[in-house]
Amino acid sequence: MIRIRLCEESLVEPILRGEVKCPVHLYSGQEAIAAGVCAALDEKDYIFGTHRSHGHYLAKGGGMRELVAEVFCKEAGCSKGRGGSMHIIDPAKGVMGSVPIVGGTISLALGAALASKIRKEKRVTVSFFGDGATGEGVLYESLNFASLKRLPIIFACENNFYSTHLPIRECRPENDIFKIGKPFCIQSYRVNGNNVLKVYEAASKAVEFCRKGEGPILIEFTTYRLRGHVGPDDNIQGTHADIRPQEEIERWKKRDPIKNLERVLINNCISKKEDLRKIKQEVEQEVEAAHVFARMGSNPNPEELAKYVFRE
Ligand SMILES: Cc1ncc(C[n+]2csc(CCOP(=O)(O)OP(=O)(O)O)c2C)c(N)n1
Ligand SMILES: [Mg+2]
Repeated sequence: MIRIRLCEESLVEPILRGEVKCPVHLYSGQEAIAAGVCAALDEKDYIFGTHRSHGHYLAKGGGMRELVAEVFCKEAGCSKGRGGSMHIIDPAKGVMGSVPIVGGTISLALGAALASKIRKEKRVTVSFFGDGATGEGVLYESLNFASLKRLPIIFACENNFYSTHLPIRECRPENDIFKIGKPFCIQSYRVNGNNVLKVYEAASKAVEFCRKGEGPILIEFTTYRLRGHVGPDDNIQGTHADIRPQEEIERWKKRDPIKNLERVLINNCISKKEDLRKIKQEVEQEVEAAHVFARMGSNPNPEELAKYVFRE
């Protein structure tokens, strides 16, 4: 969680200075979901992400240097500088791709889960998506098919209560997202997505269930983003106004998943403050090294921009 948080926050200044040319959707505040779910997975398992997937990529084992280089659109980035923040991938680590089309990877995750089942690979696939994707028809088609074929897939909805600037209560008559699994006979739960221990517990059970061939599962993780929808703060970016009430933002800051876990570790004498400070220092060095790596990298050669585009 600290690797994700510090890496995300290190991008704030470069974004504000105009050095980052692609849109960046920061994950700060939601780290417990990526960290807790991916800790329950093996390397061979697959994940599929969204426009806000730096956290998923890092938690599943993607390299930080390659991530930061990709955000700066450098050839050394994980998508060779052609993708930017919203198209990140590391197939060797099971990070099968992220796409900014809302709901765009749900059917891809479904296909991966179907392939794993046909090949009897015992691989579990996690499809991460936001509450906004519950407005996309493909989600319901995928829930139906996954249930019908008992696919080893976890539908992981990160409900941060907003789709861009639209509060969920203004776009859904039913706000208990986990209930969408019921008509498809899918076991579905709601979990506190800011409590990494609860996330890990729920994800571990879901993974075991899917590995036994009893999937799919749907989990709604409730959470909140601590930054703007795109960029560090939509007001500073000047494109949109962050219409979320200040009081609501302050309330969720008190539920910061990292501070939550720190409290648990210290109160139960599992870690000392000094241990936690050391972890942060080590991660700060990793983040700094990732920025040096990215800065030193070259941009893709303009003549080779279409080099990796699929052509029949
Ligand atoms: C199909 C589609 N419709 C609209 C958009 C514009 N858009 C980009 S992000 C976003 C909000 C997504 O909200 P949510 O799924 O809750 O994810 P969050 O940003 O909250 O993490 C929208 C509507 C898009 N990218 N794709
Ligand atoms: Mg959302």
